Amino acid sequence: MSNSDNIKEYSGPAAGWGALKGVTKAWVSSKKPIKNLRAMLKTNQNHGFDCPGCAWGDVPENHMVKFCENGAKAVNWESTGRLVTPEFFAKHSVADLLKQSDYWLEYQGRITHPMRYNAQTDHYVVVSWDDAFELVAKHLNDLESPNQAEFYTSGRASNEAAYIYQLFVRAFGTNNFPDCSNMCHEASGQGMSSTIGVGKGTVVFDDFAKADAIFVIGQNPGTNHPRMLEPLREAVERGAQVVCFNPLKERGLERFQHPQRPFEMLSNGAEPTNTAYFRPALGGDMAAMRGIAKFLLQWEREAQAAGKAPIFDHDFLQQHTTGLDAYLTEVDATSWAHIVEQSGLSINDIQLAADMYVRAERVIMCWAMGVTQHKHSVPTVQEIVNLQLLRGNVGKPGAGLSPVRGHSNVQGDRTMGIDEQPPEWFLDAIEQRFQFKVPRQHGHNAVQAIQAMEEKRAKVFIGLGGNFAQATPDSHRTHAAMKNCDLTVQISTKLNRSHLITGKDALILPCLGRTEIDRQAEGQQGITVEDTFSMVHISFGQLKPCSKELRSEPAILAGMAKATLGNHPVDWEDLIADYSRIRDLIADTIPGFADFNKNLQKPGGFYLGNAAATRQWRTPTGKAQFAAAPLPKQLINQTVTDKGEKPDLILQTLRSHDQYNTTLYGLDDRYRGVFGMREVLFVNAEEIRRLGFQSGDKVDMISLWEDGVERKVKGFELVAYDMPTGQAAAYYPETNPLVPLESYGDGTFTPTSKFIAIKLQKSEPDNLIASYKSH
Ligand SMILES: Nc1nc2c(c(=O)[nH]1)N[C@H]1C(S)=C(S)[C@@H](COP(=O)(O)OP(=O)(O)OC[C@H]3O[C@@H](n4cnc5c(=O)[nH]c(N)nc54)[C@H](O)[C@@H]3O)O[C@H]1N2
Ligand SMILES: Nc1nc2c(c(=O)[nH]1)N[C@H]1C(S)=C(S)[C@@H](COP(=O)(O)OP(=O)(O)OC[C@H]3O[C@@H](n4cnc5c(=O)[nH]c(N)nc54)[C@H](O)[C@@H]3O)O[C@H]1N2
Ligand SMILES: [Mo]
Repeated sequence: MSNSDNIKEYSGPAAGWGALKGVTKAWVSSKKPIKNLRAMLKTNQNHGFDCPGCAWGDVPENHMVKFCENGAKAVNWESTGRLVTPEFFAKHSVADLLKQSDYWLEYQGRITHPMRYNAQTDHYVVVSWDDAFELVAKHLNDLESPNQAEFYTSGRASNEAAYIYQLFVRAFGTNNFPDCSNMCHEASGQGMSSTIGVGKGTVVFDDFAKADAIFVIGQNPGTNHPRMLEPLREAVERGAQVVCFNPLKERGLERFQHPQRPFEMLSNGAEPTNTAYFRPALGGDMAAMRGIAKFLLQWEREAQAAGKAPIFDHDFLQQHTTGLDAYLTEVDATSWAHIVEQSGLSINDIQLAADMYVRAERVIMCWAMGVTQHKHSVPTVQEIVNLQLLRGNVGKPGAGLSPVRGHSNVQGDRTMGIDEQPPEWFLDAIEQRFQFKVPRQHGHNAVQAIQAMEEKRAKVFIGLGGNFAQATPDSHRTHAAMKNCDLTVQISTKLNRSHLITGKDALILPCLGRTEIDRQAEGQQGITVEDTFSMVHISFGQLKPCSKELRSEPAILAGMAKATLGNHPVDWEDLIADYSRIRDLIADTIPGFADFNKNLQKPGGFYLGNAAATRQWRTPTGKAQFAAAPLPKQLINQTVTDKGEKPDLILQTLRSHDQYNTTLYGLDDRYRGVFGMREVLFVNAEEIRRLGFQSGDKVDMISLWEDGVERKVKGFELVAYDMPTGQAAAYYPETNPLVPLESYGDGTFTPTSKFIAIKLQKSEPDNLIASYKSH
């Protein structure tokens, strides 16, 4: 490791004392420790509020206080005492604010008033809610076509907000619904719908207690889904196998500890023995899974020849699947050389993983962004499915597929119809229920929305939460595209860069956070969310709103809808008076939600069900379908420019421990031993030498792409890190300027944030300013 003071090896266990210390630090600096504690204690409890941290689910009957460092930080961050008031905006021009870092911007606190941008003075000034809605309505109604507006959603929005939003936007006339899911688990949805007929995970929380093996592929739960560590560790304790595929040795996956077991924390945890950690090449998981399948096929043939018990689940294959022969032909046709080269794993490693897989009767496969943010992510997800089908590991207790979602309601937002490619049955149901025509033409995803704004085909951008300017790729281009708009609107809790990348007109519409009490005409309201296991539950805010001016997300959307659509069959105000009316509409139009309001009374909420989990396959053939895709020919085919340049390294962009997506809680990444800075580039020590650098050197990164545009970020410190050669890792969003807009997953349009070909240059001294501060 580098000798810099900012880089220290982390010696504690993941999610142990270090985690509690992290929470305490954030707590004390929040200004409102007691108030926050009250909110914390109710997190994820019945009649409490749903943790805005991540989409991981909980056991419904469990009355234990459930929290983790992630949740504590999210709650604390939202219920800060710091406020961004009209005076703040009077003091700072937009140009001034643009010079500040992302960290500084969000740290300023909660936005208190609706604000409108004044281009003459370059300041935001207070606007009334009515005037704001009128402005939105005017811009929308002035468009030549509804398809000239983009309606973004970030996955923290509740079901009620999402439903109202899609209803308004479809009544207005477009399916332009770019959403954070486009940059996230899009490939999981597509890979699973095309094979098992359902785009959601097939397991529920209880399955983890029954699994004999749990594979964790391209996911870093210690930081991003800390509550998942508990079932993983329980699995290890009862002798189940946890198998990790991750090029980085992630602390939280190496040792399993949990803050609610203080005695074990004191002893610092024994290294579990029954875990296995495989470190593939970036994008190498499809090859790794194919290798496991190849061993299974070999052993199946040997078993048949020797008259031994079969490896495949023949009853399941016979009764429930199609396409097996074509798939096995493809497995045979895939050479070991190709598998080894692309997976970055030895045949021995793959055999070991295959052996662990076969010895387990019930296997759960979990994955996240390490799988979904590649060019070939759909076939990679399909290969995970193929493998599970071979052994009948879908639709039985303790086994299944678990794409672990990110944002706390990203899955629910899709269920509610935030979908640029809505299924026909959904549109039919909306038309039938509301008696107005809805657009049938598919709309824009996130990449297409940026392209449309860039080419001035889109003129209005509305963001329901999130930070579109920073979460998306090719930052400089994306920012320029957003600036082309006539109007940009951000419905937000906290200040971020998206508020500063304005159209000619711009609005910031401040909303209640999930922690806050939401009172409407007919009383206090709860909102609902769906977790990664398809459990739907209700959440009530606990704290007094930070400003009297705030409105709820559903109320803001209803205000826009009413102003824009005028006299309309939907009575928007009536829906907002009592959200159970919105839920009645959801019940009328979306399968699984019959008796929605009644079902919410059940402790912990209710399960939406999953056809594939009961072995009903909603595919054209009525069976689970093997997908017989060849491995990509060459993983780095897109990495050689037209000038014939070869990359120095392939870069993945990931999350530090102190961030929630573009929200930076702090500048540390404790488990990876980085403190007080974010402009670091992790590379294998040998590789640093090979490239002619030393750890601690500052470098600029340039990405290689076929369009010849220079994409560069400057002044990153090289940190020697235990990882395979040929790779590099750095944090997002600072590195987003490197991701070319056109570099996205086949079929998914998900930016290839885990696979960017880069070259390194020694930084010139004047380049040492962090790039994200300067744009
Ligand atoms: N604290 C915190 N919690 C969060 C978030 C957050 O930012 N902060 N974000 C939320 C959201 S929206 C999401 S989507 C999830 C994200 O959760 P993760 O997917 O865990 O997030 P990343 O940091 O992107 O981590 C990806 C992991 O995949 C590994 N990886 C990268 N490329 C490859 C590859 O090609 N193959 C394999 N096998 N591994 C690879 C990386 O080394 C890293 O450990 O977390 C959610 N929860
Ligand atoms: N290079 C690279 N890029 C990535 C990724 C990556 O791994 N690498 N990951 C991608 C992924 S997985 C995702 S999900 C996206 C995330 O993209 P987004 O969801 O757009 O981004 P966030 O950073 O989660 O949004 C943070 C902002 O949300 C607002 N906010 C917070 N809470 C609320 C609320 O309750 N209501 C409202 N209305 N606003 C709220 C605050 O103003 C805050 O500034 O980024 C993607 N971009
Ligand atoms: Mo995500």
